[in-house]
Amino acid sequence: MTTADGRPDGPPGPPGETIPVPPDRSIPPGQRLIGELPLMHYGPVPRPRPERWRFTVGGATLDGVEHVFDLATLVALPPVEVVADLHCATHWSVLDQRWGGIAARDVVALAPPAPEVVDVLVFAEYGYAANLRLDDLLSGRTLLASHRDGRLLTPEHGGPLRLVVPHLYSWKGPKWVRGWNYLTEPARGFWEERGYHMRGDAWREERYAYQE
Ligand SMILES: Nc1nc2c(c(=O)[nH]1)N[C@H]1C(S)=C(S)[C@@H](COP(=O)(O)O)O[C@H]1N2
Ligand SMILES: [Mo]
Repeated sequence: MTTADGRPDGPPGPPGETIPVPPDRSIPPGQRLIGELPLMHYGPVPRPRPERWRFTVGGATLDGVEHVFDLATLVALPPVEVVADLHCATHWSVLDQRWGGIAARDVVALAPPAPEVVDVLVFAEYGYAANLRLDDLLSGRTLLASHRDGRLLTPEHGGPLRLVVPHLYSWKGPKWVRGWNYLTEPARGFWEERGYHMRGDAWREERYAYQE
């Protein structure tokens, strides 16, 4: 198999050639600009099985029970569109990705956390997870994306749903997202356990755990 642009399929995608940053734009420190979103993930691309797909919000929920949603329920929430630059912690950025989907905070409203919750562990297929602050999940620009550039998100780029948190490094946005757990104690996700930063704010260059 190959990707749409002819590169061999499979992670991680080789990042493209560096292009100049337009004079009216900026990218975070330590990043270089490339033209197209590559493919970058750990492990295989999960085969879509929409009928069995569920999204689970658990951990310290306000009512103490786990909330399970099917895809139809989530995609019926009010549609949002967010145009955002994407910054990978391996030093490449792409401008102006146009994501469509639903606001993460609308899902939080359907299954709210207990008052003491400050952290969230967002999980995806095959054991991938990323921890975020609840505040970052509640940001007005954080979405669960089902579309990119007006088209359904491809399985390679995280379909049916992918979390996008524009101000954080892109490892904080699990592709093939399947839910989150509200935490009462901080916990580390997949990359955070492997030396990456708890918060991961790209503009503050919070790349590595030793900076915490
Ligand atoms: N499930 C999952 N999501 C993931 C990853 C992953 O390995 N698994 N990698 C992250 C990283 S490091 C990046 S840079 C982006 C890449 O997204 P793309 O393949 O659409 O470019 O996905 C993020 N989401
Ligand atoms: Mo990345």
